[in-house]
Amino acid sequence: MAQAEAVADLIASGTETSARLAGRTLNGDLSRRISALVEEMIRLRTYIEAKLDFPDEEIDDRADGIIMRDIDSLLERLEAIHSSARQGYLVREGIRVVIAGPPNVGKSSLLNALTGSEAAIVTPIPGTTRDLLHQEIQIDGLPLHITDTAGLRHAPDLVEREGIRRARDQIASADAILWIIDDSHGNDEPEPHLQGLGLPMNAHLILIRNKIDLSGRPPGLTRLPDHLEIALSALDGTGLNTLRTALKEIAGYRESTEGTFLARRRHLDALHKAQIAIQQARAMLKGKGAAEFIAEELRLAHRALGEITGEFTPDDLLERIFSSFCIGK
Ligand SMILES: Nc1nc2c(ncn2[C@@H]2O[C@H](COP(=O)(O)OP(=O)(O)OP(=O)(O)O)[C@@H](O)[C@H]2O)c(=O)[nH]1
Ligand SMILES: [Mg+2]
Repeated sequence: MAQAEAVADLIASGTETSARLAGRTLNGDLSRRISALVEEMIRLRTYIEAKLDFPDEEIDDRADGIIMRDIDSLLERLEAIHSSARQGYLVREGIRVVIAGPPNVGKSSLLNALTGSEAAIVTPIPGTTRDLLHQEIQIDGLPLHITDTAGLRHAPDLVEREGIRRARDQIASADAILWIIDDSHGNDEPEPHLQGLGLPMNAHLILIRNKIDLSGRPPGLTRLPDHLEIALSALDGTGLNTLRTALKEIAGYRESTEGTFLARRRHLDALHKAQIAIQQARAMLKGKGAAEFIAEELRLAHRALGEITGEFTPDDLLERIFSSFCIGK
């Protein structure tokens, strides 16, 4: 199943990195690692279930300690696969970055600087941007979906008000928000603007002090307790590389894709389900819980992993996956 998905991913891959990772998944890297794990799990399940079904037989009495060791080893390997899969998921999906802030601070200029294009209209008139503008770039293989938005202010104009409403919608679903302020307006404190913005829970915030060519502040990054601050100039490009590096960092992106494979949301979900079940089994073993329950958790974990390789994939899911192929279904 995972290999079939890799064919679709290879066709759809937008970057060299994602094509390479899709190729690796196609070769069966993910499936092999999952199968090896499943083998180990089957051994453990066979043992526990045999004891359950034939309590009177002399089955070599493995101490709980050894079962615990086996469970720990399963968890450890699962964690390693999960971490590779998360990297692969990043390469496949990228992150959503929204550029927001008050009018005229240089949001559109920053979009243009990052994309190296004149995609957005830039003028000295506050309220220039009204529609959302979406652009795709990649930084060392990490795809970024960037959106430039209308400057947030109390606008009398109907069109601009709608633009501001859309900007707020975008902010609500972003992975990272670049909140821009004009550093040449010395007394422009960012906090009043940020309050009441309703930043999404998991989103990362980077406060950008723009126009340092005017303010004279040196470029660079400051780490604050709940966000990063970067001083740069969208006009001459000073400090842009610091921003690029920071974006990779908050995404949790590692440049080395050694051992990584292109993963989908459903792979991550299945790996997570398996992890939870095995952790439950471990907790029960530790609390001297009934073997039936331990066996049941291991069965659930086995099933979750089977969903990745296709062994236990429900029909409707199979249909959905294959309907995404654009050729020769
Ligand atoms: N000196 C200097 N000027 C800048 C810089 N960035 C933007 N500007 C200027 O600031 C003005 C506003 O830039 P925009 O990029 O349109 O600002 P915006 O935040 O998109 O504005 P709205 O769309 O109206 O909200 C333009 O005249 C830009 O040339 C910078 O780093 N340095
Ligand atoms: Mg603009």
